[in-house]
Amino acid sequence: MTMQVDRNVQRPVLRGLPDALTGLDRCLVMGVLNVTPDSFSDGGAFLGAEAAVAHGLAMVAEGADLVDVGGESTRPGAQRTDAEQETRRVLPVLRSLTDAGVPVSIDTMRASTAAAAVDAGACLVNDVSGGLADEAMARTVADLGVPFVAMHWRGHSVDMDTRAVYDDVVTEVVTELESRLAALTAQGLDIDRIVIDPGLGFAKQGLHNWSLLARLDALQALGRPVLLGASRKGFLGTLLADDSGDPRPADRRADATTALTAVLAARGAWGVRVHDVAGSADAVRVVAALDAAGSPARDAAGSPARDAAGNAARDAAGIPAREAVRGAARDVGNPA
Ligand code: PMM
Repeated sequence: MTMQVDRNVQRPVLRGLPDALTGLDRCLVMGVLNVTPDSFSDGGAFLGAEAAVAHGLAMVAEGADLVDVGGESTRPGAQRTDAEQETRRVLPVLRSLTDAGVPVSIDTMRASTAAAAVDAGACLVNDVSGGLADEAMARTVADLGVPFVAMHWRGHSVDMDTRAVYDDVVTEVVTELESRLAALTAQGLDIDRIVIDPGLGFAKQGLHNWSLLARLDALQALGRPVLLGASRKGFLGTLLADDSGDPRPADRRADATTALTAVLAARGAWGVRVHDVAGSADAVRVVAALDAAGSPARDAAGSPARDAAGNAARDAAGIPAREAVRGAARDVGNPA
């Protein structure tokens, strides 16, 4: 596979994240932690707080940069979870993870849940409705001062598939996200604290998802960091269907998810939201190392800039200095 790392992509500023995340000059990996009985690919697996916390910590050990905790399923056809049940599911998990030093985001459409989660230590609010489901969300998050993920959304999961109607999905999603950005900032949210997300699978058919993935540049033209949640979603199952046309089951879509992570990271995605962290965590480090090693600074032969670029590649990949030197020496002698 030939991979082009697009070095022209400038990462937009995102304010309000903990320094440990802001300092990572690469695509972030957000591990999915659904504390729900019915999410589409992992529903029920982590409903107990103890199992959920253990899974969150395991994802961090595998290389997740932050853990996205959600207590309400948004699978197609899902009914709403009430606010009390949602907070009862997420808060204990969130507290344990933040106590352990894990950066956590809260996946919620409710302002009250967002506020309680930030109070319990969450550092980002991820709202699949982009602030549309709860009119108090934008002002609440503005007051909380944390970054906000505004996902493209056309309505609740119960009937969202009927809204998957587009003449030109890329133009319409970009235009709808643009109006969202205008509405959110009019309600007091700082533009520099907003991340956008095309909402793969939310009022989107298979081809809509592929079109949006193919045109990440059109989303990036809005000037905000882009998060993508392709992990294990149905369009990957359809792509990888068996000979009789049965979709590949959700728990066997990890490699396809990792492949997408590599491509999206190389194209400058701000982050990927994934269930299977290990592959994506490796992929973003590989892309960062390639990116740093190929940066123009490295071309100045013999100059200190070359060392700086080498260090950047090593740091991005998380490789200690001596190992990097040994690895490079080995690679020179062994082109295989
Ligand atoms: N997808 C799901 C839930 N939350 N958040 C963002 N920002 N983007 C997504 O694509 C997204 C999300 C649904 O997937 P899940 O049931 O596996 O969590």
